[in-house]
Amino acid sequence: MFYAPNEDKILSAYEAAKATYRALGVDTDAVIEEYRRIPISLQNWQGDDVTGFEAATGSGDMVVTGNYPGRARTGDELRADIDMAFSLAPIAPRVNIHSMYGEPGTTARDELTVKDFSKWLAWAKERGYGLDFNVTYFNHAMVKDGLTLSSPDRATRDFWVRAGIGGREIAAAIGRELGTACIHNHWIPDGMKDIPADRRLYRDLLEDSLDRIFEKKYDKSLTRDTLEGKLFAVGVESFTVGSHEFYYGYAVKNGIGVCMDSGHYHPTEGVADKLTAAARSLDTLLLHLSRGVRWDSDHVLLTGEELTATMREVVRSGLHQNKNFFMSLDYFDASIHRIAAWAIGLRSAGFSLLSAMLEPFPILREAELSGDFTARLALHEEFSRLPAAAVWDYLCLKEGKPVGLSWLDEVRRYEAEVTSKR
Ligand code: RNT
Ligand code: ZN
Repeated sequence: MFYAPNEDKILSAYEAAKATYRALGVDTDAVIEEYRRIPISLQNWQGDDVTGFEAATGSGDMVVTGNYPGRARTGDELRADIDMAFSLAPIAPRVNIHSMYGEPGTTARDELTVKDFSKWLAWAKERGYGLDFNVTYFNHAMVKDGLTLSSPDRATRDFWVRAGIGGREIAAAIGRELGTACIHNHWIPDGMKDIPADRRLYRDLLEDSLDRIFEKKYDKSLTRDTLEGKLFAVGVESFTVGSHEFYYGYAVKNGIGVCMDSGHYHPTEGVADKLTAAARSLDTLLLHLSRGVRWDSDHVLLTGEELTATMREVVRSGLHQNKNFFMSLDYFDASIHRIAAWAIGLRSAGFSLLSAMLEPFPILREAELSGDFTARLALHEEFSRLPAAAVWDYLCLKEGKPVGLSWLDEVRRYEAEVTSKR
């Protein structure tokens, strides 16, 4: 059993933290109330190593490594595991699903309808979870030479265009059914390992395919579309058709959203700097929270410099209160217990967001505006040491979620009783 502080200790630590923050002009109770209304969508694909419920037939660029036992094999197992993950972190829940998780599984992705997701819908409705959606444009025999929507082969393009159009219809139906807009993200793997001869051709084709997919307009209360760019991927080192510039321009021109994935940029770039540059011109901005490590874009999210900077930027710029801004986790790791991977990411995202909301930002801004950059840097550093962890523990306690490492005991128990028997 891992140590967790008892209730009295949590409460007295919280009182002390509250006084510290109050002295800096921050009302911790008000921050907690606001925090509880900000959802973070959980990626269902972490639960089964991005496998899906079809007989997987093809390739994309999804490199999932590890063979920890006990992955979810069915929708019921996956949903039970997601419920378990949400029981481990104080987060307003949403669930992000891919179209390869329809039930019963079918490789006819261009023929899916909302009926294929009725189990997900019934479950989400019962639990009060919002649902987000993604057409799966990878792991499929119709990925031709690494291309989908930008393939020079007309039949390949048409197949994926039909999948895109159908996916939008599904997303709108989900939004209607659950009464909360379904954020529909489009990520395509299209690109090349080596230097292309005709870059322009693929981008022309992609633009044409997107025009066909986005012809129909949906009410924003039902669904919103986002396009996710990428710099490169394993096996796609030289050319990505849907680059950041491509989607950003397309989205601005056509009133569509963009998804920024924190693992999709050059290692020296961070999304923190990009958010306020992009958000002003975009209809919708989705943030995929991930952790890039060298050439992998999808390691389990951890509290660290990058996530801290990102959440600070989200809060300082008011994006967390902006109705056009959304967040989802996006990573996968099959080398550790999958529910632990979810819990680590949910808790790091939640903690980092809460810490950012607790930051005495006006003091920092005042130092900056008065030209005192010495104080600005000193405060930046000192504010990192404020007792946000005591507020987080109190929030966990208040929400009936495990405090401290005790969540890992719960995972171990679930592993012994459930996942190890799969
Ligand atoms: C891939 C993208 C994409 C996927 C998911 C599964 O590089 O980040 O968002 O991770 O759609
Ligand atoms: Zn992503």
